[in-house]
Amino acid sequence: MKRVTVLAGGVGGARFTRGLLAHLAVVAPDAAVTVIVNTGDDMWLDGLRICPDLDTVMYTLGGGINEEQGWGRPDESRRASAEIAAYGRGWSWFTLGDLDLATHIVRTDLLRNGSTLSQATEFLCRRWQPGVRLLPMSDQPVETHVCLAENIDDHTAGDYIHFEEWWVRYRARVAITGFEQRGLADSVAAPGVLAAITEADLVVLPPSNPVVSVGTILAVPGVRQALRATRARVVGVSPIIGGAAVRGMADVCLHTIGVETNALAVGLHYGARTNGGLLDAWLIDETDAAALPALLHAGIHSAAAPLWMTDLPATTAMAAAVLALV
Ligand code: FO1
Repeated sequence: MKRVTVLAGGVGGARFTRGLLAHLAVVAPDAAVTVIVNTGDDMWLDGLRICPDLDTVMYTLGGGINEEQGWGRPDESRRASAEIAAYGRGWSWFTLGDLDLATHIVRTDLLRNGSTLSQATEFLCRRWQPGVRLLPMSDQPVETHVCLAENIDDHTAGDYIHFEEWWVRYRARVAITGFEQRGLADSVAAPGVLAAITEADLVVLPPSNPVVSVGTILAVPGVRQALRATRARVVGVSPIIGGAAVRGMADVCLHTIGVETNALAVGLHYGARTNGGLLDAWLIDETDAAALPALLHAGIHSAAAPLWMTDLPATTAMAAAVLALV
C-alpha cells in the first residue's frame, strides 16, 4: 500500500482523510497520500479567490480547522468582513473570518502573479504541512451553479445562483431544477491528477457529497477514464447513513439528480466497476447492512462498519475498514 489517492470535497472528505493518515501511519508508514479536491465550490468574492474545499482539507489536515464548524479557522474574528458589509459589498451571509482572509489574500496574490491554482495550493501547504499532496481537480476555474425553481429575494425562478449562495444563504431549502457546472467541459485535470489515479494502489471515494463534490471531480475530462483504467482498487464510503445525509444537504443534491438518499442507491449510482461503473468495493454503515445482498448482486463487494465520523478514532477505524475491504 504505497500510493493512496482520495477524491475529496470538503468536511466529509477532510475528516475521513485525517483518519486515513492516522491508520496508514501505523500499517503503512511509507505510504504517500494524494488528495484530489473539488473546486466547483470556488468563487470570486471581494476580489479574492475563495476555495472552500481546498481550504477545508488543508486546514483539517494541517491542524488549523475550526473543528465544530468543519470549515474556517478557530478563534476567528470578523472585523474585516464587517467593514466590507459596512460598504454594502460582499456577502453578509458568508463568513470570511479575518484569519481565513489571509489565506484568500495570499492565494489571490499568487494567482494574480501567474501561479496556477496547483502552485498556489502547494505554496499554502508549505505552511500547513497537511501530510498529503493536495491537488485541485483542475487549474481552470470551475463553478457549480444551481437553477432556482422559485422566486426568492431578488432572484426569480430560472435564475442561476452560485452553489455557495444556495448552500449557505438558503441552506439548500430553495427548490432547484438542476446544477450547472460552469467551465467543467473545458477544464483539464490539474498536473498529477490523472497519474495520481492511474498509478495508485488504492483510490478512495470518501463520504463527501456524491453530487457536487465527488461528482464534480468525476466530471473533469479524463477522470472517469483514469478510474476505469487504474490498476488500483477503487473503494467508496457511503455519505448516507440510515437514509439520511451525514452532513450537509446531500439528500437534496441526490434528489435533484434523481438518486434516492440511501447507501444502496448511492453505491449503484457510482456503479460496479465490473459493470461499467467505478467501484470495486463500497463501505456502508451498520444500520444499512440490509443493503449488502443487493450490492453484492450488483457486483459491488461491500461491507458494513460504523461510519459516523465522530472523532479521530472513529475515522481511523473507518479507514481500517476501507483497507480491509481491498
Ligand atoms: N459554510 C457555511 O455554512 N457558512 C459560511 O458562512 C461559510 C463560510 C465559508 C468561508 C470559507 C470557506 O472555505 C468555507 C465556508 N463555508 C461556510 C463552508 C462551505 O460552504 C463548505 O465547506 C463547502 O463549500 C460545502 O462543503
